[in-house]
Amino acid sequence: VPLEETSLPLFFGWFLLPGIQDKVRCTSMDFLKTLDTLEAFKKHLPDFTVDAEKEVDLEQYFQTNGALHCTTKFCDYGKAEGAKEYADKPAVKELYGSAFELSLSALFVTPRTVGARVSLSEDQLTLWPADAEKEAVSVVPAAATLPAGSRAHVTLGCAEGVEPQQTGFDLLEILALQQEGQEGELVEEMELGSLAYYGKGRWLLSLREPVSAQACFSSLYG
Ligand code: ACK
Repeated sequence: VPLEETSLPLFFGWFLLPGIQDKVRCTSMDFLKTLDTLEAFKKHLPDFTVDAEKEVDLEQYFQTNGALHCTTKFCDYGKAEGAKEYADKPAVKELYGSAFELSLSALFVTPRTVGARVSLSEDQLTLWPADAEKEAVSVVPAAATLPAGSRAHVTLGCAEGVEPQQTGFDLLEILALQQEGQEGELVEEMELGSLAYYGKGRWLLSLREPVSAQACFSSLYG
């Protein structure tokens, strides 16, 4: 009996290949190392943490966990709504195990998470669940009006006690502000790109050169 008929995975997604995982982790660490030394970051520290008296070491603040990936569909072993329908999609069956190049176009940091925005191509969007953004509206109301694929991200770290699915919500919040016409306060031109501040401890670094990340479309049973 094929495995897919016995059970569904925890989630489907693109799993970054080992070499590029190291590169992305290093880029993220470099960014965090620089960010917490910036005067602008120190100025907005009260927005970032309640304990604004203390300095924050962002590399310690976020815990990293597991293999870097971009979730397409969280299935929860079949318990999540639409899990079976997603697993049965022709594109999912056809492209399972195939290699892709993901474009990581920005890094973002909030008091809860650090992540990379993934800008999906048309081909990649065929694997994106139609309701991924709508499923986030209870947390980010404006998510319903954002284009498909807006939630696509790689979680790079979470603050203590924060669930990784928060990274997608944090990204959607920033994109919703952009859609409303808020550009963010341009803080600094860094080597990696331009850094903007969106209030409430939310930072976005738009990468000058998007990172092209080789990834395999697959699933995790966990
Ligand atoms: O960082 P992520 O995208 O956020 O990768 C993990 C992965 O599934 C395994 O936990 C994501 N995840 C967890 N719960 C959900 C959910 N309800 N909806 C969407 N993604 C989820 C989590």
